[in-house]
Amino acid sequence: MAFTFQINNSLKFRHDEALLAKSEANRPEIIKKEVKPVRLVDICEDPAWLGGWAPADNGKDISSLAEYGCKRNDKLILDFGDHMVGTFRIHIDQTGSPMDAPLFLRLKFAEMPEELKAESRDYDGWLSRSWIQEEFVHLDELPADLVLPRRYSFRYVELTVIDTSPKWQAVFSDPVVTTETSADYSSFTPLVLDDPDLQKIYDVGVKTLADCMQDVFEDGPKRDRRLWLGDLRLQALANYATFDRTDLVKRCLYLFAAMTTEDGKISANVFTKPKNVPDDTFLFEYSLFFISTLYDLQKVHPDMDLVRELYPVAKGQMDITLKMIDENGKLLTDENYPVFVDWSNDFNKDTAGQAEVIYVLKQFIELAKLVGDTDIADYESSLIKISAYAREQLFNKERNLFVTTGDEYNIGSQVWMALAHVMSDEENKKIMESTIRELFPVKNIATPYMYHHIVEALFEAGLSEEAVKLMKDYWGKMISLGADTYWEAFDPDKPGYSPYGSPIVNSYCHAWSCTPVYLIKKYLME
Ligand code: RAM
Repeated sequence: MAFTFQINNSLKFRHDEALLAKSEANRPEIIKKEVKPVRLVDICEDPAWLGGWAPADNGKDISSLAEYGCKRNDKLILDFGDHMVGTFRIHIDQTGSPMDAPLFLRLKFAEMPEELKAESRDYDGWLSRSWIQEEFVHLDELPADLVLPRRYSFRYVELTVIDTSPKWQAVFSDPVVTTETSADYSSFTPLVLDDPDLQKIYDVGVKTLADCMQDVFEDGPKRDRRLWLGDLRLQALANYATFDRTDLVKRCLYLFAAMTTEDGKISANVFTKPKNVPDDTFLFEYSLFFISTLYDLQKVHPDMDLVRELYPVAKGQMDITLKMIDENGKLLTDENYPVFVDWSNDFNKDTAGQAEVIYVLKQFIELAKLVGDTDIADYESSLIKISAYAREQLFNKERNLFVTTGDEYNIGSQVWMALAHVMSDEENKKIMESTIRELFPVKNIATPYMYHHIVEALFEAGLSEEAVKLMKDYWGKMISLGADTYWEAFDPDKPGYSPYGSPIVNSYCHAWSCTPVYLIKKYLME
């Protein structure tokens, strides 16, 4: 079943106040900076850009902004020159005859130019239209400083005067964004790479990560603006390779650990504003990735107190997962607890899910050894059984590929089996070679999240050249389509794809896509 809204509001959750207090103690400081727009633009047709729309200088000088009187239907588009996350203010005055009617103004904030071309009234996707970054404001008296209370994620701000009166015009000056992030650039030295294409891919990744680092690792600052576990796992890895804010990773782990269901199941995401609330949404491997995130943190910044403290939560989740394994070692997937893997629903995810259990169970056993759990033997025998099922029942020796229910051979299965190291290194390499031969070019994968796993599986299998090529083709393509930060969803064969039925609510700065910063450092620099 596809991932869509889940409503489980009769579920009871724990709120462990001691762990929540620790999450609070690790809340990072938000660093703010004022930034001004660099130019005024029009949005023009350009097939080279996403959606066919690009910014172009409109001939007006931003330093003379206050000289442009705007009347009914006039529009100005401010270009801040790069992706911004923050609050916005602008001074507005009037010129001409006395102000005999209020100013009625629309402000639109856009990460990509195509968002400015879409009209919100035409939106008919399945996510809330309230995510569209648009405000309608009446001002009865001018001059005024318009200070908008919300935080926006954008590069472009479009000001449309819906009406003044025939007697006067509105004039704008001093637009400023106060940016917000918990990424501290002052203590970060970016990598310098010989390859200019990789350098650009790396730099855009750093910006993407930084703009998603708020008082939790947000998935995207435009939407959903909250902490998702699958995203957190990748953000934490990218963070260790860059800004290295361990406190932020700990804060996020404490939040998930503090608010499981009463029987120990970990939510796919949590809300932290105005108070800490776990979402009643569950994704099979997102729950498991709590264990991976703890394991990865322990590898980079060992902290046995933290491991001991969070191990019971990890164990509770692992036990819930192992109940979904049958006596032969096969994962019995449950459509109410979907295996995610990617937003695309065009492929079967059973075998990828089986591999994800193996991937995480191996990490869990290492944590169990660290804390001296006496039940280790049980987990080790589960691992043997689940891995044997994969090797003996799901692997087709003739094709040298893993199969899913329904006799399907897809990239997701091979990639997750490679990441889980179910086979030997030598076999892994051959499987990924068969994948390239038989299943490439990649088709019908809709997210940088899944592309990350494909690239990482190639690296893990020792196929670095192919990994770099795919990274350049995919992330490089987003850059050539106008990305300042990487996107939540991108299928190069269908650039207009949205999981939600309309790209206006897509997030164009989405942390799960920032991972080239981690991949480049781990596989090309170390
Ligand atoms: C989207 C979110 C998030 C992701 C989920 C599965 O709704 O943006 O990033 O983890 O999908």
